[in-house]
Amino acid sequence: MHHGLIVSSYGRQFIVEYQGQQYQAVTKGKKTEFVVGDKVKLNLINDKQVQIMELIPRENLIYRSDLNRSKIIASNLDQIIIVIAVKPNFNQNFLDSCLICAESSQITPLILINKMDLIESAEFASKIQQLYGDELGYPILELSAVDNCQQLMSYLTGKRNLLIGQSGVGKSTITNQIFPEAKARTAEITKYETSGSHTTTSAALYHIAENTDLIDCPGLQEFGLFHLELTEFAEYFPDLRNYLGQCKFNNCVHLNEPNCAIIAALKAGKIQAHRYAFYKRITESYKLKKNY
Ligand SMILES: Nc1nc2c(ncn2[C@@H]2O[C@H](COP(=O)(O)OP(=O)(O)OP(=O)(O)O)[C@@H](O)[C@H]2O)c(=O)[nH]1
Ligand SMILES: [Mg+2]
Ligand SMILES: [Zn+2]
Repeated sequence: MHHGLIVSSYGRQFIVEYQGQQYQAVTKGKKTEFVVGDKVKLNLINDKQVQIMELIPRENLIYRSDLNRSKIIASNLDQIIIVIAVKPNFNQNFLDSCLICAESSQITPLILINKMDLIESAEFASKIQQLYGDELGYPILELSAVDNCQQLMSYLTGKRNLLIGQSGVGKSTITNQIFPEAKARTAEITKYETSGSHTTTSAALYHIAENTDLIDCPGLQEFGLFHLELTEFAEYFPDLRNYLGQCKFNNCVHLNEPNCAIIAALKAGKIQAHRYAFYKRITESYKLKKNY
């Protein structure tokens, strides 16, 4: 059987690449949960269509979830590039959640601060550098996609990269700079402030160089983590996980248990208050919704 790669998905429609050609895919039976990055076994129907017969097991898969449903985003990734910008409406909770997502999937994250040409960006970027670079050790890159993305190229090479971020941060603008043939649709910033809708409506994978792919996907406003286990949350915080195993109770969730090593570290100033606040917020909302 032939092997193909899912390079685009919109709703339940997929485009499969096979031997350098793109085909509309029809799926076999009811199982239509495929995502960009999936490798599949297929049958050729004609020169426009293929039938997907089977999913080849994924090396990794990232998804987000609220309590009731989850949505798969992309698979078989080497790097998640979390694009942030001072405008429109930066949401720190979103950044923290994306980092947890990357950690839980064991995919290296890169924080990309875009729109450095805006005057407000200098102060914003230095704060992000301090909180996430100096304190947590995450790699951070600053650029202005409207000027150029040259610096980014060396981070992409040899990897399958996903651009993820809130709507309007510039993911499609970056994609077009790196790979002009993408011709990804971008929109004026005013649109986000007034309607809050997304410009990019389907995820797409581009081969930007040999063994190097870039995936542009629709913006997200929320990044739910309900698919993770409560007891695992702290493992996905590089700043909390060093203290694991040192609490009095081995099922400690580090909220108000006595002799908690994480709370002790927080009080001693070894854990940043904003990070613990985020930990506490997701843990409490998880407990509430799952009726722990
Ligand atoms: N000033 C400035 N504006 C930028 C920069 N990068 C992108 N923009 C603008 O930001 C707006 C949104 O850019 P898009 O690339 O459409 O954003 P997106 O992240 O793809 O948005 P969604 O597809 O909705 O998720 C556009 O008007 C871009 O021109 C930048 O580096 N500086
Ligand atoms: Mg876009
Ligand atoms: Zn504890």
